[in-house]
Amino acid sequence: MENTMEQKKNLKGKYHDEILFARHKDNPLITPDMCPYPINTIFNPAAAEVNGETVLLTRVEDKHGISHLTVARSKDGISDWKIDKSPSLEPEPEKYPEEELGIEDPRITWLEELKVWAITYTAVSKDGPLVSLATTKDFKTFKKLGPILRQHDKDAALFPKRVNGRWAIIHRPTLSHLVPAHMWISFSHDLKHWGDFQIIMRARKGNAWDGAKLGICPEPLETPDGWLILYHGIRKTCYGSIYRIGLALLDLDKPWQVIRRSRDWVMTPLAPYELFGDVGNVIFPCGWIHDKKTGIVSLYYGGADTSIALATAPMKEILSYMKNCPEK
Ligand code: BMA
Repeated sequence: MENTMEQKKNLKGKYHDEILFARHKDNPLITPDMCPYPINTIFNPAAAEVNGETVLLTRVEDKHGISHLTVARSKDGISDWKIDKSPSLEPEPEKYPEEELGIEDPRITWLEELKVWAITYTAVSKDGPLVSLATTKDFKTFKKLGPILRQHDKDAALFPKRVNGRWAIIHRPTLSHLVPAHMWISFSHDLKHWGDFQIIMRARKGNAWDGAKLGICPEPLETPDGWLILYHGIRKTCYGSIYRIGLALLDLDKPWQVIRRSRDWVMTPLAPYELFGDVGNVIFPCGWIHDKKTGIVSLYYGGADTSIALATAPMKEILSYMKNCPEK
């Protein structure tokens, strides 16, 4: 970390990948030393705007290696973070055995119909990761609803409203470590029982930046041009995996149909806090906030599985970028 902090001081100017998203000059905004209790790392935050405050639900890894979720709040979404004094949402293996090895990587979706924030997160069971669901109204108390998708599935985000009468979720099952892992969509009447599984976006082949695995980042955002989704793509190299991000637009009424998909990544690990940390070469966003007044999309992401950073882009520019993207 020391090395990273030293390099941060010298960090000026833009990186060559900043065509759409610009990194905040104060990155990383949240580092492990800011947590009021001892931890290893704080990263991969989901985000929500609650009563004018930015709320991040962060993944915190303890010094044993088990993750829980903790809330960080800020008035401007940049500075003066107030981090809960103890874990906000902990694994409870006695009640939820699938949480034995921790809970990770939350995504938050506001469900207007139910007037709750829904949190999909990864529960790490002895038999592999799966997707669990919790709800909250205030990010102070949480109600766990248990597993909704079985083992070897993660990176799940709910749509904010029903599509043709049913709830919809994007998720990423891993069927075998020998084949690429694609993004799927599934549907439910009650948020608990899911079906009609189908692949919506495939990992591209070979050395493509998203050739090995894909996974949705934050929840889909409704725009006039379609559902905007941000996803991470993984390329495997002899030096390890590189986690980059790209964008896609899905049809509003038939979200299993991809209208546009960025051919190239839109952000790649370049800053020291993305390159160095517990797991280097990782940009992993789980939350974004679209400020309808300014039109700015604020993207909160984990850097190198160690700290939390922010990048912003105007929604207008994102949508005009998407217009020039190919259909697949
Ligand atoms: C994924 C998840 C993320 C993590 C990433 C890089 O499988 O575990 O939480 O950021 O790997 O280590």
